[in-house]
Amino acid sequence: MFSKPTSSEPPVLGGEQIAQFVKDHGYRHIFALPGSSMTAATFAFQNSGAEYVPAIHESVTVAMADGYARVAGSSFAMLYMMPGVANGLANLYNAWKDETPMLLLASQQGTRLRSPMDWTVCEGDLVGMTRPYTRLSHELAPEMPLRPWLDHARQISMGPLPGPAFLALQENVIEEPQSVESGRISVRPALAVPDLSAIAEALRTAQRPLIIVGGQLARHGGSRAIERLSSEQAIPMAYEAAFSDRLGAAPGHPNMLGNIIGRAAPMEQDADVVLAIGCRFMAEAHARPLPWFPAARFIAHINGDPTKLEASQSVDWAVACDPGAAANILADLLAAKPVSADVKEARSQRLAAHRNQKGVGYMGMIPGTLAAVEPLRDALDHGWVVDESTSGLFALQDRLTATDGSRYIGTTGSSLGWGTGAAVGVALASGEPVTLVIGDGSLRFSALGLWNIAAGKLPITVVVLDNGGYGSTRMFERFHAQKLSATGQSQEVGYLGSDLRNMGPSVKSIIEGFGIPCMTPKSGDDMRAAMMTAWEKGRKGPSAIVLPVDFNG
Ligand SMILES: Cc1ncc(C[n+]2csc(CCOP(=O)(O)OP(=O)(O)O)c2C)c(N)n1
Ligand SMILES: [Mg+2]
Repeated sequence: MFSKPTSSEPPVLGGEQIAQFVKDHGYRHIFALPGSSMTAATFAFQNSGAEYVPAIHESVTVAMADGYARVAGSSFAMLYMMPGVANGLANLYNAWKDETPMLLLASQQGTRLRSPMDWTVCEGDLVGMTRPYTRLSHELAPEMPLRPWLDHARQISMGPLPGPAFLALQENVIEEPQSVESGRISVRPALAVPDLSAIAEALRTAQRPLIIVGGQLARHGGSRAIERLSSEQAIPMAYEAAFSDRLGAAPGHPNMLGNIIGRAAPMEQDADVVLAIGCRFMAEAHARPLPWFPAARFIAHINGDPTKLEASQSVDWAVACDPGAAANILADLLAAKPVSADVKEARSQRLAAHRNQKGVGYMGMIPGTLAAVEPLRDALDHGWVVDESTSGLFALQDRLTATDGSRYIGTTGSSLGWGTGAAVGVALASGEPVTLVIGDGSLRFSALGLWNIAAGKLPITVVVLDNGGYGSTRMFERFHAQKLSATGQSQEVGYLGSDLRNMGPSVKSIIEGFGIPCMTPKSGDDMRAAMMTAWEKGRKGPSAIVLPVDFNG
């Protein structure tokens, strides 16, 4: 690709070329945690025109760059060698799962000391470590064209199949002069949409259709079209199983049933036609007793990434194309030839009967959590919502009232320790207030990101759902105990490591330790009034509130 140096300009320090790259692409922020082997870059970043955002742990650096890119469309981050990359890896996984267009650099041992088995200090197989979680991962030595590789990695990260791109730069690439080169930067249009009339026809003639939406649909601008299609054809919608990175359709849309393993579960079991668009198919974390869609005569899956089609199950139609464009085409096809009046009426009645059901599917297991998130129902009207609330997210998806879901951000990777950093990135990229809804366990995982919330004086309201530790983990232990008792072996649950009540510092003291004021209303207090006060403070700077949640969900 890069056969010969193309420039007669005098060589320039690699670090300065990286800073120039940042400047040329107009990155407004650099997320980094420095170290010796990247000094020439850190030094040159002073002249990059971008604000340097430090962190006290690389997991936060990566989460910040991730949250930022999800809003701004790209981000730039730099880490120190093997330890920095290892510390950031779980959050790189989150960014990978959600196809975040971020560019991550790391320093690497210099060429002369690069060894086969990482003999020298902080040297490591950075490409091997990051390759599974990146669209591109490559190591650069001197003589390799630095600037063309930076531009190439950035382009790859941005699509048409977006996702993190990674470059490991040997120390002397950064610290010594490199030839100044340039390459072509390609235009990369979205993947074209094939004929979808078979899917439209199946949806038109279905008695009990169901549309499952994922975050990719929202990221590709298809939410409004699917909401319109749903209204016009009286088709229920559900969010993909468990975590969503974005809300594929608005939570307050009258036909939105919430999570497919929650209130939408009965619709899933008897749907005759299913469209899964911009989501995974399926990606549940655990094998489940019931088959998916047992009554379906037709299932279609549309995803922007061909490798994600039929990842764990087969469907009747699997289409790799831009899900946003596909949603618009499907809505138009059906508007031109809509469902018949009598079938639409039957669908509407079915939806109405279903809408008010309570305690269905997973929702029946978290009544205390549902009650606890009630004061948060209009959270999306107060700015962005970053969600790392684990069991809370099912409740939030159910209770949020917004008819525009576009400011919700979560992660389907579910590597905990992401939320605080992601909230910082979203606040910096959007310039708007952020509500971070986070479990007390996740808050502990990502406590080091509180440092950035405080240091940046950011308008972030941290809402901790405190159920005394890892509520979802305890639920799995209860299931396990039940399974054993059915076989005659029974033992009380121990909740080893998942009951954090009366252990270590409280959530409030952790938060206040970072200098963030924290409210702790008690059961019986007016939680809605407390929440409004927290938001009021949070518009001006860091604010936190701990909402008590029943220990049993
Ligand atoms: C990095 C990481 N370690 C462990 C887990 C396993 N895990 C899944 S949920 C959970 C508990 C999370 O606690 P909290 O945020 O308080 O949410 P809750 O389960 O109480 O709703 C854990 C430890 C994980 N997802 N990620
Ligand atoms: Mg918890």
